[in-house]
Amino acid sequence: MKTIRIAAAAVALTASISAASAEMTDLEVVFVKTDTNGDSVLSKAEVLQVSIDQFVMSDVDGDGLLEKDEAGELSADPEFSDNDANGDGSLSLEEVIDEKFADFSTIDKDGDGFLSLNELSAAYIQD
Ligand SMILES: [Ca+2]
Ligand SMILES: [Ca+2]
Ligand SMILES: [Ca+2]
Ligand SMILES: [Ca+2]
Repeated sequence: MKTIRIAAAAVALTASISAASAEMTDLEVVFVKTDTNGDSVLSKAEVLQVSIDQFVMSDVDGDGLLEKDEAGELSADPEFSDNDANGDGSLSLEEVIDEKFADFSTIDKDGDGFLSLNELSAAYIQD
């Protein structure tokens, strides 16, 4: 009997976890993924780490530059040309990070050096 009850509890727990994640918006999913230390705010280091990971994943040919066909969501004009600070037609890691940090300062409305989910939501709703 005891085993059955534990199994039932486990099923209930799993169900409530998947219900919770189903209610999460895309933004919340990104937020939780980026918040690697789980303190519910994003530090520059966390944003930097995710940016580097994304860059490395996107750089399919591994030449350290994102060409337009590798840049994914960044490839949309005029964002790509905007991020391509030296105008060579590809994005270096430095160019991508400069852009991320510029975004970071814009989104960090209270200027405490961390991004809260509210600050991030506000920035996305403005878009
Ligand atoms: Ca954090
Ligand atoms: Ca490349
Ligand atoms: Ca460039
Ligand atoms: Ca903040």
